[in-house]
Amino acid sequence: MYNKILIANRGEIALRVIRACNELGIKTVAIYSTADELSLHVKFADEAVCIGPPPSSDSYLNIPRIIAAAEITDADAIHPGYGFLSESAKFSKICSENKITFLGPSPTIIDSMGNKAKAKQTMKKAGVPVVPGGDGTLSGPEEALLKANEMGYPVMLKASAGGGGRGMRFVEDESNVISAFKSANQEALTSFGNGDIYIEKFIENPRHIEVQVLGDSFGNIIHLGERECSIQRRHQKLIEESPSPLVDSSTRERIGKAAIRGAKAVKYIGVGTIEFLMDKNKNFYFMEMNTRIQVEHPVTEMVTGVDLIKQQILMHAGEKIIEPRELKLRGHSIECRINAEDPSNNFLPFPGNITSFHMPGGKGVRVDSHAYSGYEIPRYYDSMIGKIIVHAKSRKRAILRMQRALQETIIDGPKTTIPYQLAIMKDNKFISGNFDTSFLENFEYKNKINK
Ligand code: MV4
Repeated sequence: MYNKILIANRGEIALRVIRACNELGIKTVAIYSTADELSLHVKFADEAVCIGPPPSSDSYLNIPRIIAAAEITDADAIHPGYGFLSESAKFSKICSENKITFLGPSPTIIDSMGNKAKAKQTMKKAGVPVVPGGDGTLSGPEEALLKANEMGYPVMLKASAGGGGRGMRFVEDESNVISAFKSANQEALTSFGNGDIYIEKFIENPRHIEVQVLGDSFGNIIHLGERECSIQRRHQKLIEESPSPLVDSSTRERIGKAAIRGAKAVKYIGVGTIEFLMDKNKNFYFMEMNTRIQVEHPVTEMVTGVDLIKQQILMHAGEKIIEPRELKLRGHSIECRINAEDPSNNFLPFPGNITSFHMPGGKGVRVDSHAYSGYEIPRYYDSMIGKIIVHAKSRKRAILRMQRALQETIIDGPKTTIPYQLAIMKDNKFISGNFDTSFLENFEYKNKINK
């Protein structure tokens, strides 16, 4: 087992990892930029190393500085959290070259899933349903037109190095293929330094369903059910839940088996997520695999009772996996992301001082946050200041519990997404469970609830 883990991240996820380490009896090292001196992850770690000025490139993304911090504190493993270097094959490689365990997949696995066109081919070969379309990347606009005409419209053009919707184009008909290819290619080049584009059939009004997987170093893979993440705004998730209101037990068994086949195909170790698009008829198609712990992992923890960060650490340390028959999905869990943003002003980020901070509590309520009264939200990083997670017997009860929890929450100083989240929790379409990824496009927010 590891003696000391360095957490190469900040904010709530750094705190989350420290908590898991504390419960495993593993010492912790925080790293921080000068903007985060007063952050809770620095306070709660056994040791803390300032690694540079606020810009991420000089701190949380700076590999030499992070490795140096691990060397001087004698850490034997690094947990990358999410974002930052969590899906950097280069960082994974440099860690192992320095005899430090990277608590994530090998560079090979990260690379094979980072290239989305290649990942799709790998999954298809493993027997995982993928979105119908071309096989591999397109040679140019002419091939895009040829393939699109062959498979019929509408189609999607996607950047192979992409994710988060960048370098992605919806193409309605023949007249737009060439120009869409060129602009997607250009955007992919600028954003990722790689212009590769692949094509697939457009899935109408899909839902975003992802399956949590866990693998040990003996080739065993289990799944821990699905999460529904269809409530997104500009490819940023706002609300996640488990189980999905759409997924029944037979669909869960099918999608779970598909996820396991996919993870087995790459000999996956640790925690991973296989993302699918699901249509109205519960057909599902592999979209991409995330090779890291995700923001929304707590909803899975609430319904399974499994601590995913502890399991991630244990799997990398060579422990054997939980027996699937010991797993039971219990009740329903919902997570609301709390961002310091103004929902009435186009979600404009709202850094600054939190003058008063009161978090909800009581039965079935969990808060993962690094913020506190007097905390200054830095302007350099993303605007998520925490997550409120609830668990209850049923979806209906979980929604009522989330309404209650959001109403108890007080954050003075910055504008936050809390009133917006509360409005969603009271929306009939959301409550019905009958929604898809277009939900927020049609959602009318009137800031009338929060005084
Ligand atoms: C799609 C799609 C429909 N058909 N692919 C958006 C982000 C990227 N990772 C994949 N995305 C989509 N791919 C096909 N073939 C619709 C989306 C999509 C979406 C997916 C998941 C969650 C929210 C979304 C919002 C808009 C579009």
